Amino acid sequence: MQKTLVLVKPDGVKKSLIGEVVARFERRGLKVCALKLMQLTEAQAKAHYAEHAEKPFFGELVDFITSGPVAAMVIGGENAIKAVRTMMGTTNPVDAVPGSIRGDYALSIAENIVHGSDSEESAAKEVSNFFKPDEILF
Ligand code: IDP
Ligand code: MG
Repeated sequence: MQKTLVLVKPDGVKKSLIGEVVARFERRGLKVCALKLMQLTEAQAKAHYAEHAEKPFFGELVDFITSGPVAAMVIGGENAIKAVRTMMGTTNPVDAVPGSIRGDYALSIAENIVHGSDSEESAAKEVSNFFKPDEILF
């Protein structure tokens, strides 16, 4: 079983989309292995988005992800990393197909509702950045 980190970002939490996002993964047959609401510190946000540190939008990204609570979860299942990414839709929601999370609920690249790990390496790193081993119950 593969595990991946998903965040419902502050825009998704404000729009009351936590349940909608979780329900889509559950209906697909993926498992919620861990789940919590949290307010990221600036340091946690910078660590999470370290790969984007040199990008022009990094400051905006850190400000946005710390602008309110996120719902953090570990989603597990066969090919969970790729399955979640496909269900999220493309990074820019304007290109995301209807039926995907971003394609159904977002228009702005800066506020695109969800984060999902993009590889086995980043999933392992991100899951351990957000959850202690004893918080992952499945
Ligand atoms: P991903 O979330 O689809 O994996 P990444 O390229 O890892 O996309 O970028 C991380 C996040 O940074 C995106 O989800 C998006 O919210 C934001 N982002 C990416 N590119 C831009 C941009 O050009 N301007 C503003 N925000 C961006
Ligand atoms: Mg990414």
